[in-house]
Amino acid sequence: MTIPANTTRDYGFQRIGIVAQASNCDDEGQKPVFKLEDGASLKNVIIAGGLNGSDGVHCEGNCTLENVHWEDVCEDAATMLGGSGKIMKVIGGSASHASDKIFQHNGKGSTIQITNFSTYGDVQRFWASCGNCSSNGGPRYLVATGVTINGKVVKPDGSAGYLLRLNSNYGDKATIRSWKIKGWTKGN
Ligand code: ADA
Ligand code: CA
Ligand code: CA
Repeated sequence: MTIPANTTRDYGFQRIGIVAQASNCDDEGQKPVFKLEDGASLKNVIIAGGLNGSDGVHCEGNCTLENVHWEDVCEDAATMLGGSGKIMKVIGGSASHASDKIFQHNGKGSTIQITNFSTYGDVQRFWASCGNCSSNGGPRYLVATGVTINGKVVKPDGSAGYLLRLNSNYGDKATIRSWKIKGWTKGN
């Protein structure tokens, strides 16, 4: 579903998914459930878990995700594709279980700004800056305030995961404030 530029869609906490795009959530190149054009907002929705959650939400420019909940993250929860100066704002919301990443940052020179977000269940990574995207290089910015990590930070094999992946060689910067990390695993 495409949310056109500069429009807001409020789903009233309905649960939304799409027909499976792959046989395995690890598959790259799956379609998103929601594509947000520049300036679009998505509010009050539950993204279906597993294959019906596919590649979650794609943000093509500025966008706002308010009270978006992922019940079981498939490939990843939300991807920022917007470029220089664009901001993806995430206000409230949660993600449960992410065997790979929650926030995937591909656009270059843009920011993901997160306020009051929670994770539940095992997650491997909270935010990952792309190292091999066609829009290669950076910098990419994360500003995340008020994040609570309730489950373990682990890879699917049970070994330690890691919450933030920055490419310091591209000048990435992550600013985190007021985080509560409850499920720290040895090795993090
Ligand atoms: C992996 C992959 C990237 C990009 C990303 C994504 O990190 O290496 O090229 O596809 O996933 O957007 O899911
Ligand atoms: Ca991926
Ligand atoms: Ca992806």
